[in-house]
Amino acid sequence: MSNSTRRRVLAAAAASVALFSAAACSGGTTRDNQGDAGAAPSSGASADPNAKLKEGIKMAFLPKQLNNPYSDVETSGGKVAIDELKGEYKLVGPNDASASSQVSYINTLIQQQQDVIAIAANDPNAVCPSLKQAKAAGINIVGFDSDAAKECRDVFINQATTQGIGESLVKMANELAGGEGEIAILSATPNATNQNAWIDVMKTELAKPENSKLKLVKTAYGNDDDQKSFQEAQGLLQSYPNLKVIVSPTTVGIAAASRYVSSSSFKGKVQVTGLGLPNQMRQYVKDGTVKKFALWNPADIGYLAAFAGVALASGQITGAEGEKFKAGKLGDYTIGKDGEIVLGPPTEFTPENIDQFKF
Ligand code: RAM
Repeated sequence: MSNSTRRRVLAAAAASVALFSAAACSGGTTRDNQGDAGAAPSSGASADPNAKLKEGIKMAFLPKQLNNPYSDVETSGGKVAIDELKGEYKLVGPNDASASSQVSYINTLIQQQQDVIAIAANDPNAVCPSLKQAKAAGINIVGFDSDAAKECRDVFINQATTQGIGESLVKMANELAGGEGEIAILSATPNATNQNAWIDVMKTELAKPENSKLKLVKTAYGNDDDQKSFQEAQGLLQSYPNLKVIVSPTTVGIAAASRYVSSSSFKGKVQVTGLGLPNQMRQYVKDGTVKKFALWNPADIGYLAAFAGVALASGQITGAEGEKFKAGKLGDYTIGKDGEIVLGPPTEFTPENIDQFKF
């Protein structure tokens, strides 16, 4: 888009942000049509695979929440990549992962005329009107970690395939339960796109004959809050005395559940597994509470998101299936269906390999 078109679109978007804020302040109802200012300029354009990556791209990272060690590692990778690409890195975000906590941050980023916003959405739809406004203002949107609704972003950086993550969670639970017994899930927030997608796959896997002796008794939500996750873990064990495994597909939940179990009489009787940061989980692996869990390197997600963002902002890719781009030290990536870019397979951590991982 030409500079003058971009300025015009930005001005229109800024005006609609102002309107939106005024409606919000006066207690007005949410206006669905705020972002529907026509098709996003970034879609429909054609990619130029030979376009040079631009320097000076302003890219802002908006994780689910700031006070989560996982997000810190993720965005640190984004900073490394933006430095390599000679862009301007920015990090903003809420302190809780509730559905609408990111909306005001998106509106501010529009006013600041960022070139790219990378977002780990706390809710696929709550952020959508604002993201559409951002797109209408010529800002490229990279979803990472937890997707926004597809029409509100250009690409989504998935840590591994949703199917692969769900399968590996059930496989670990089955192994740790010895093939039968009660299991429970301790998730993040009830509206998190990523956890909900993984849990859907888990339920399909649990319905298969090889898992028929496992019984999912409850899905609890710790809201990616350490204290709430700790209490929910405690509650699960009180309510289900025969529970064999807590599967927590969130780094916050698995660390809190492990902390509870490790200091309780359930240690050694109840297994904890799921998705965890090796640095947070090491002590529980060493003290025997946790036998295996999985993850990817969150820093690589931020790094890949930054390269995808700068490639979008440079016109090298548009988010269409089949487009290719280079992501520095991570190598070559091809955009899949629905703008999805998959980082790679998850790694399983055990007492044998945990010390090789320092994140
Ligand atoms: C938590 C967050 C994040 C998720 C990881 C596994 O830190 O919920 O979105 O990807 O866990």
